[in-house]
Amino acid sequence: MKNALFFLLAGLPFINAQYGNSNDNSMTTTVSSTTSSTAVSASSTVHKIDVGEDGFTFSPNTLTVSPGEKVEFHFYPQNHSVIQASFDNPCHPINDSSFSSGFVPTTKESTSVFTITINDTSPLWYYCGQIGHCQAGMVGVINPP
Ligand SMILES: [Cu+2]
Repeated sequence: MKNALFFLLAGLPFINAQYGNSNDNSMTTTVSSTTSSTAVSASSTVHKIDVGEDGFTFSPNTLTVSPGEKVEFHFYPQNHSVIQASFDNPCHPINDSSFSSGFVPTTKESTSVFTITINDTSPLWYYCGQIGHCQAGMVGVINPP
């Protein structure tokens, strides 16, 4: 009986060591997946465009953005919008699927932020839909040709 107990106790550290090794392996897996998710967030850079902060302007009004990255439009007084256009017809929606923020009336920098994700490197032209603003030059482009 004594011998059997000794055998049992002597075996326990070995069992623990086995579990310890198995934990080490899962730690390694966790570390490598953390590394790859860091790589993903590095490629999801966020660009910021100020809308109407300095008059009838998008700032910056030209931006080069890689596929997968995001662009945030931040709105300033008084009432602007962002709508996708075409180069040939810069003050009109390009089609029914144009992105559009809608009007964002505000008396200070708005908490409403319009975010788009860029899928490719083709040029995206956009303008402000407020009456007269596009005609006053309130236009911009992402990934100019
Ligand atoms: Cu405007």
